[in-house]
Amino acid sequence: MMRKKDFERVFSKERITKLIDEFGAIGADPNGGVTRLAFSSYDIKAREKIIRIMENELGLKVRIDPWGNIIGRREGKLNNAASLMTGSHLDSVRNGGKFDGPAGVLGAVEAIRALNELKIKTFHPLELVVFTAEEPNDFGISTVGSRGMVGKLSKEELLNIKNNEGFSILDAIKKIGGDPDRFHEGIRKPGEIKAFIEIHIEQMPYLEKEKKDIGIVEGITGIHRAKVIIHGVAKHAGTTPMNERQDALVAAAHLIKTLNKLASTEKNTVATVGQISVKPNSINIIPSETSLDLEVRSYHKSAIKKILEDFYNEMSLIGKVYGVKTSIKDTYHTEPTTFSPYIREKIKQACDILGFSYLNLVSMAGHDANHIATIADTGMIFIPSHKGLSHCPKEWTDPIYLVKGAKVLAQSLLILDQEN
Ligand code: HGY
Ligand code: MN
Ligand code: MN
Repeated sequence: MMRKKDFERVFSKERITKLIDEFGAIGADPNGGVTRLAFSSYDIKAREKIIRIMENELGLKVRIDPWGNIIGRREGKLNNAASLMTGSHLDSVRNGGKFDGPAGVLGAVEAIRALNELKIKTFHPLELVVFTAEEPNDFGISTVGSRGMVGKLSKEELLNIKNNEGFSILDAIKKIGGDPDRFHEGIRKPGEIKAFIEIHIEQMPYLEKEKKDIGIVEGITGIHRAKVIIHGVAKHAGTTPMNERQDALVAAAHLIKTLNKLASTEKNTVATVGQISVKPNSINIIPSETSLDLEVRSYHKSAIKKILEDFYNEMSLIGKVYGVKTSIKDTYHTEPTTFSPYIREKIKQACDILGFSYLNLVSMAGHDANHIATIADTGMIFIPSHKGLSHCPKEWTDPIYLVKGAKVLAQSLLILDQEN
């Protein structure tokens, strides 16, 4: 176990703040915020930078797995022992913040740097991972690297996925160093990874409100995403009487309001239509087609099911009311995940040793940890987000918590390392 005074010596608030700012500058938007979409030139730049840090500053052996995940490995005393894994993602949403993802990657960098400086060689090998494409991106698919790593994504599912320029996601994965022909080699087996712990910003306001240092995450919400297409009829916006219209956008507005209302009646549940397209999208033509990208999130499986059932009913009704045709295609589904009580207990012990306050909470944001939890004991360490803001330029975490998160991670890994 590291002694408290050792920690003070080897963790640096200035150093992690400088790194957060340096990564935040890669894809920085002119009026604040970051747009570093997966597979973009900025994503590639950030990946190159983290590989240099892993190799030159941490002395890790770095490889890129067939899914494009960057894996830095520090050997342990026991050669073929299962590894202790940590990490997060570096890709961002459009005009997001500079902490969502990097706080976990750079917190893990700080933790491994501390172990190096204290000359602590663990029994288990350590792996620091930067996952490919955690966020939704130009290809409309998220958590690519973590789902690939646990065998929840196949080459067949990706085969026809292209972005608006017609560039295929398989070529994009190759561009970042992955190899779709060897996807099967990138699948990690249960037992290979002893534990996975991800530091992440909380993206909710509870830690700050309750003045707690650390969030010990109990589990993650389920997420269901789908694309709704509504077909109406394009007509002259001026000459068509109101009772002779089949307006795809008015029908879409009805569905957006309905989804919002359905989710507002369930606890620990949210729903959003975050993306919409309109055709022909001209001021004097009645919209002939709209597409809505929606998501429903809940920690309770039954709530997602109920909302979707009621939503499908409403879709069948609006056909008659607005004279439109509707269709829906599921695009993503992940069940609610409860994290391992064993890992949560280790994180709690680490907080107690370090004298940090903590709160148990459920994450309404999705994370790579959600998928890694299917093959390894998994937990998450949350650090406070100011006012709970995230996925926007105002996203901010006080650097003292970046350090506290890294310390809790280092301590948790050492506690886990004592057990085989
Ligand atoms: O969408 C999410 O919950 C995560 O930020 N990717
Ligand atoms: Mn995010
Ligand atoms: Mn994230």
